[in-house]
Amino acid sequence: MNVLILGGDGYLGWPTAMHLAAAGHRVHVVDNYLRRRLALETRSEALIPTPDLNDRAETFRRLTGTATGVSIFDVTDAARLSALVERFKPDALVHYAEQPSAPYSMMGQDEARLTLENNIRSTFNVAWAVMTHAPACHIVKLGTMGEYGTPDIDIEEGFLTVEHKGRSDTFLYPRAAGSLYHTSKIMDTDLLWFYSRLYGLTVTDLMQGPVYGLSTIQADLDPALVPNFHYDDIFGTVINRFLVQSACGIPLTVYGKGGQTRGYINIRDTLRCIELAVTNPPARGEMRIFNQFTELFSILEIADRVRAAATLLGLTVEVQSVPNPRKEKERHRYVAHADSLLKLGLEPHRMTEEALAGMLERVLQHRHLIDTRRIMPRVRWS
Ligand code: USQ
Repeated sequence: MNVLILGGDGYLGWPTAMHLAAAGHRVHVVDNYLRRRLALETRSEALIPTPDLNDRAETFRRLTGTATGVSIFDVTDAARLSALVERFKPDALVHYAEQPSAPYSMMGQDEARLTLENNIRSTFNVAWAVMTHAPACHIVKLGTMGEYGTPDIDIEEGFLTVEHKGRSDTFLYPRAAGSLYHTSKIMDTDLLWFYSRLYGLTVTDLMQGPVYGLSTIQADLDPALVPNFHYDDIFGTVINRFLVQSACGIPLTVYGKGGQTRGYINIRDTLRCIELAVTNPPARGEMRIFNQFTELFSILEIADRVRAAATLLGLTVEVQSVPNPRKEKERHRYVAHADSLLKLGLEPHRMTEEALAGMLERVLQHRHLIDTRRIMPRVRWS
């Protein structure tokens, strides 16, 4: 298949490109290095320096003989995106080209506007480029479990059937985001749902939880192919952060009570999920939503696991509650369903102590690059 990947320089974008190229698809990636620029501006650069996209594609081609097309431009530029879609004729388009950080989106008005404009415009341009130049193309969009918030009823996969005054109908599952970033993802879902209902776009919207991991089959071929690994308070996600904190003897920063529960997924499973979605498209004109995570943990449980992994490597780790910079429930019910991808063949990797210890070993190799000033939260929600 011809697969176009937008946001191909990202934590998931580049590993996805290699994974799909290795599986025999013709892959082209697009990125404008927005995340790299924002990370630089907020002093949040990745722990392990990564070469630019052209260099990564060149290394991958040299090692595997597989070519990956690269274009550097901003997909909020509708004309350029449309021209590429017309030329490349994708069978599937994987859309990761978004500002991905919740804390960044809550820094202030400029950051909030950038997040909204970038995320909504990129999705809008994807819809129009596909409708105009490749109407049979399947859009695979990265959404987030955070779109649902933490409701007191079970979280279903995207839709909910509601009974009301003796009648019933099915709607998008109610959304209640906890950051402007997450709100932009809700708006994306609504946009795609609109264009699917009225113009027959074919869409898979993947509600993914926080991803962890540094190792994929292709990334392990060469240090230059490693995924971006952020550990700061803005672009780093909680597991990466806890591993880095363990490596430099900082007590793990549990925000508030630590009962916040989320659905986590190993990066290898993310790649498999994307492949399963791409190779098993929905019917033409259908929009489906899958929940994409494999295990549920509270923050305190994550801290315990990271501590146990660190102990395997002879490190002593403390856990400390710090005032929560976010507005979120710190103890709540969280029953979320994620059966669709398992039915398509996903075989989950578990968050074992060994898996976390493997990541921690990689972090320890780069301990000299850790900047401890980036650990404590700099962005508050209020
Ligand atoms: N947290 C801590 N301590 C920390 C960092 C985070 O307790 O040092 C807590 C947060 O308060 C939150 C949870 O960990 O309750 C998850 O935070 P996170 O920073 O790991 O993830 P989040 O901001 O939710 O966003 C990340 C990705 C985003 C993706 C999302 C999936 O950055 O792109 O959409 O995970 S989800 O969380 O399911 O919405």
